Amino acid sequence: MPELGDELAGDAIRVLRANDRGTWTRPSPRLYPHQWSWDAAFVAIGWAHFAPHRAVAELRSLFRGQWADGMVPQIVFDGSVALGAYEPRQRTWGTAGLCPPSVATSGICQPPMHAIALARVRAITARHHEGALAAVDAAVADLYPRLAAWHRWLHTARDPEGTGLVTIFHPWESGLDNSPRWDDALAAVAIREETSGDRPDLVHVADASERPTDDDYRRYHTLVRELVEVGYDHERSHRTHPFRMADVLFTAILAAADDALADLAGIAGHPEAADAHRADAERSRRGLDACWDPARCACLDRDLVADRWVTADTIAGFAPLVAGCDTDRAAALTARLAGPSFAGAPGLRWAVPPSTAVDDPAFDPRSYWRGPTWPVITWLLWWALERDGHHSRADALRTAAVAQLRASGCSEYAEAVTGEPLGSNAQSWTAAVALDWLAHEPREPQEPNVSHPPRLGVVAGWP
Ligand code: 9WN
Repeated sequence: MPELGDELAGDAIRVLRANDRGTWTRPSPRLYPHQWSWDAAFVAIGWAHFAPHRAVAELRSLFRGQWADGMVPQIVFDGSVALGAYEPRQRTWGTAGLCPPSVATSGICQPPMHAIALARVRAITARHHEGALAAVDAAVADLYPRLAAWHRWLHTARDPEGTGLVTIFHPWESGLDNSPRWDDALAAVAIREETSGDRPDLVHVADASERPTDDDYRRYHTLVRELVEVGYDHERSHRTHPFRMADVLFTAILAAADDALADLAGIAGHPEAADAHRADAERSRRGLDACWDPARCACLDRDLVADRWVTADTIAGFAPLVAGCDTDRAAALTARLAGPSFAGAPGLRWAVPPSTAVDDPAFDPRSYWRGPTWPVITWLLWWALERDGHHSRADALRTAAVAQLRASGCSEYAEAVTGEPLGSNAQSWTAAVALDWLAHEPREPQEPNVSHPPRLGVVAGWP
């Protein structure tokens, strides 16, 4: 348990409570008033530290929006929020008839953090709230088939050729919306004239230059329109959609989540399914191997429309660390992560990795996903390093990240160099990872003890 007297823990709990909508949590009070998919996963980890029942409610609530084909949508809308408070609003998505009755959702997805989160919720509960374990295990049994259907959909609908790589159809699906990774592919998308110019997001941020541009937004809306017009027929989209990207970070998260799902299968009473989940994870790792660029020491996305590699140097290049990789690759990547292009860049206020390498031409320390640091991304890398036994690297990241949070609170992201808090100042997923970090007892520094394939230990043990 984090020390409840700790000021940061107190702030983080207040943020989660203030954004709590009963069974789900707004990412932030004004900017993001609905339930978001991968936010819900991180948020569940935060709730687990002081309210395990609430943690599983978060995931159950999200899965109310799961489509019959297995997709878990990026947004489950809150019908009580004023229309126009967030754009694109419900109707724009044209999903009635595809999403479950009486639930409104968007029509795209986000990275599948959910099995990782559920496994961690269970581990936290087993360690700190034994009395709640039976209820959490019941939720695992209930959620497992839904998680399995979600992963199956990703492995088929989004990887029809079995390459091991997930194709995304919209930058929002990556979760790293405005990353320079998408610049060239997005620029090639012809803006449709009829797309809306409404930007309620700009009402809630003081400086518009921190957010995507109007042209970015018009292209985001154009891509939604294209998906609506084909009725979310993914077979057609794989042939004709103007934005098709094999996303390495999404794929890596799926690999790690498949390993977590293998662990959860046993708890859910389906131990026979574990091997298939591990085989899925292995296929994703092989897919990532095919995207490895040794000269850049990075994993590269593949633009499937232009048929070329994406060479922007961003945090996504560390995908193999998240998925689990062999010892040599992990050593090279951990050194690079701590090096002068990322967390070790000279002059950074806190040694946490910027979203884009400081020496990439597109690096911008204030602009959305183009340079600032995101605590949840630091958490993801920290979690993977801990999982694979890179404890001293992991501790260095955690120490720097907690120092940053103590100074700047639970902001959505932070200016890469100065550490100035940016975006929403009460972001739920930042509060969640703050609680998880505070609860973590650092170990004695030791050498990495695990190589490929990684042992997760996410259910019985601890990270
Ligand atoms: C679009 C909610 C979400 C996060 C994303 C982040 C941002 C939405 C937006 O906010 O995206 O999904 O409107 O900018 O990029 O990662 O899930 O916090």
